[in-house]
Amino acid sequence: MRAEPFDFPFERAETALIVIDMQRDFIEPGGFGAALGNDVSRLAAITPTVARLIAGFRRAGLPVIHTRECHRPDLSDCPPAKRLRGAPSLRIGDAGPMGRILVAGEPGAEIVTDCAPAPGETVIDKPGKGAFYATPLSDVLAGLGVSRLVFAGVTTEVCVQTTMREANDRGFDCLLATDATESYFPEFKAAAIAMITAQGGIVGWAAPTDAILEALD
Ligand code: C5J
Repeated sequence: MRAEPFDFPFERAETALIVIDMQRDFIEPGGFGAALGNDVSRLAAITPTVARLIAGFRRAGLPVIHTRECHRPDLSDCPPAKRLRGAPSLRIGDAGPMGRILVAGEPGAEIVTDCAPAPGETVIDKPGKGAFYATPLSDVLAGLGVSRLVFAGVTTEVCVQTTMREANDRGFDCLLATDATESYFPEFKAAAIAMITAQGGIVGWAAPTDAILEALD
């Protein structure tokens, strides 16, 4: 299929979708993203596009994997360096309007309704920015027998790009859905896409959702 920087070697039977961190804590007011001083409305705007991409994978009968950045309630998997950095209005573990910030089981850690996992879909809770670190994702993908990963979700230059880099190092061909990912900073999103596709696709490929859905049909 057509992609940047050149055609992506799409193989239906070998492909899974990974949807990164479409959680209320990043996308809705009162969560972690907002506590860091960000305008979360940019992220909310991609929700219908991510939902469309998820629906396309479901229609094609291909695996959809969701991730959530969140920590155990006792924060034993949250390094103090992560919790104490900067001066957010609410830190990880603090009580906010959607429950404790970035804590598993709290309303803010849940995936937004429009992108909610369907029964049977894998949900990976991850303590880091990359979805391979301290999670069973490698084993899940090995079990599925896939070699190509399509990526969507938030934020482009943090958890999405980190996970794409981890996947690339593990031998996966990675394709980013450019309109199904977003950053609080438009210039960071553009830079992340450029970094991924530069140098002959040094991290992977990029294409809009419509092109990916067309390849699935
Ligand atoms: C951030 C993420 N931005 N899901 N997390 O802290 O990208």
